[in-house]
Amino acid sequence: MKLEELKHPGLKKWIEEAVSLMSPNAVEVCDGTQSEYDRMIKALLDAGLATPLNAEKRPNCFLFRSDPSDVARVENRTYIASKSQDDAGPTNNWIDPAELKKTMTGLYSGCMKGRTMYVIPFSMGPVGSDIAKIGMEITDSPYVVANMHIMTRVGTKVLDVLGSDGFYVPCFHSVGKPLAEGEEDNGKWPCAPIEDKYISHFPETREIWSYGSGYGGNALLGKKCLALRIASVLARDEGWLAEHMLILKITSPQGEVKYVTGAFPSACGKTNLAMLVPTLPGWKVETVGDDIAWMKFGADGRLYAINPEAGFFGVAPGTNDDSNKNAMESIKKNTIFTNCGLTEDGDIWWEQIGHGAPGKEIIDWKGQKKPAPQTDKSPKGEEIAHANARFTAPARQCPVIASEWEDPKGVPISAFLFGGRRPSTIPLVNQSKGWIHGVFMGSITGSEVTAAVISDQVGQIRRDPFAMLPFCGYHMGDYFKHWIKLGQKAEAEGNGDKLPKIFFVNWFRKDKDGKFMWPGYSENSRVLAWIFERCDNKANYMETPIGNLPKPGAIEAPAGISADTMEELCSVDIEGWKKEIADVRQNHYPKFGDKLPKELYAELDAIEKRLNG
Ligand code: GTP
Ligand code: SPV
Ligand code: MN
Repeated sequence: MKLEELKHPGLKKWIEEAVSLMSPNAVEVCDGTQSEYDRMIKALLDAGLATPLNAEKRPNCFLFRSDPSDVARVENRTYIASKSQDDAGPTNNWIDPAELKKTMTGLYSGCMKGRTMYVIPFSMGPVGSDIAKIGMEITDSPYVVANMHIMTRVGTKVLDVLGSDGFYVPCFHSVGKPLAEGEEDNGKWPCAPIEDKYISHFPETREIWSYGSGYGGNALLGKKCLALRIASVLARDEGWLAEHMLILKITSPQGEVKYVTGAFPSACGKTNLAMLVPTLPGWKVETVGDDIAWMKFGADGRLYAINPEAGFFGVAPGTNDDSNKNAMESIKKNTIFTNCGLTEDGDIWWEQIGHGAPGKEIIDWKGQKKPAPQTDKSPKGEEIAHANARFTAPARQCPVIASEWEDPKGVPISAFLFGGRRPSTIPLVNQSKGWIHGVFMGSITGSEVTAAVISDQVGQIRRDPFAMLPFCGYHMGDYFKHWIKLGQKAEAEGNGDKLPKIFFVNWFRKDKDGKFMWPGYSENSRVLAWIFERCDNKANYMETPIGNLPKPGAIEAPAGISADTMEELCSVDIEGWKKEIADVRQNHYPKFGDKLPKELYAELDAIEKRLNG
């Protein structure tokens, strides 16, 4: 579509200004059609950036290898540029918005020379639904256009809803690699050096400016930038929730249905839990979303969630027919793979894919030939796929996508789960004593840092409250307050009993030898069943100083797990918890200064007292 055809004068003006700043060779407004997608892929093939996969094994699938410096989110280059630094809070990087815009305007100047500018009209949430938000991403990356086609709803239908004066979140994106006369990408993933990368958010003006990275959440701006960082600010202002949560539908053997959301930090199991195949007979799990939930209270006082996305941008390594059969089915066709290995027969491969690689050689994510692994593990230090290699697949291809996944009303939520990778202390499952205690649990969530972020802390435990540490667009002390207020409001309106129940889970406890004590994956269905029944005040539990834990026997041990191990997983490590509480008091809560709600300090005091009592 041509610029002249646009019916929204404000949008047209914004694009014209971007064109004069960024100097692209051409401008295209995306229509969202299959032929447009095919054209993007063709451009990427011509530029030597895409490799077509074996069309019989994986029809319409393509592999990309990014630059080794551009493989995950860059948290230390991600900014919340609110007017006041205090609004960004202690956990976000901050630069004065005027100064940041000046710096970035300098970088954007002429940044699209030799490239086409694409304007992507996209909707987060079903097009035209009340809860959906429209974004406009200007980008010079056909890889981003193709990914956005899968991850969001793109095209003319969005412009129709926008009309001539509708609101949209303006998003700038450039890979930051203009091409000189006659220069081509020639197989080299375009991006800027790390010190020139900026992933910037301007919460007051609801703007996103991203420069220098072409990868994932840095570049697909509907996802973390809009649907979490900007949306969390909108949610605070408008009384709803924008969360880093999967949404799943559970059906019991009796045919009863409940919906549950879960916040786990990046690469800590949301996609896996969202598509779980239960080992418990008679139970069924279906997927509504795997990464982000937007939730609003309905007229009936219940909290309803929608998945604002249309696809999965999932972690590839570790995905196999045993761990996540439904993800394996979802990526059989029409899928983009990034930073996976390439086998001799033109298919993808990654660590723990469930089988060795055929033939003699394999090409790793850096494009180097390596001996083909005989098993599904590569020799130590010989990473074939990058640990944050990802697939981009349409949600509709998931065999267990819930029929209501695009219902604009959303689904009513019965429980929230919080969790992370905690090798010690945190039990398998723990139900909060009430809303504020649940908010307390969310606020102290911690996890080992994963490869989903470029960081020298990978493997170390850090606090990641509500799994939102890298995604909250404002002061986290105010964020905790927002959660407390929503609960108090529901209670004041007589709807306290309709609030979701809150649980803390941990699939990642390790024994003395560093082995996982809990088998995880499909066996997590045992924990989901206990949670399901607890929502109706059923299932055996015991009150403990830290919350309500399953009574011995309430969760049946999976095959191969001893009663002793079960007991260790489901009991309170008093000494460990005393250390946990001391760490929260000394190192975590003080960060938030006087914005840390007093209700949370009261919870901390109460737990400490119970642990000592
Ligand atoms: P993002 O997309 O980064 O937000 O991640 P995610 O939370 O969706 O994580 P995902 O489900 O993709 O899992 C990441 C890694 O954790 C994969 O390598 C999985 O194999 C592994 N994993 C998921 N669930 C479990 C589990 O129950 N137990 C164990 N041990 N590992 C798991
Ligand atoms: C995450 O890091 O939580 C992701 C991947 O879901 S990205 O979209 O790159 O943020
Ligand atoms: Mn995520």
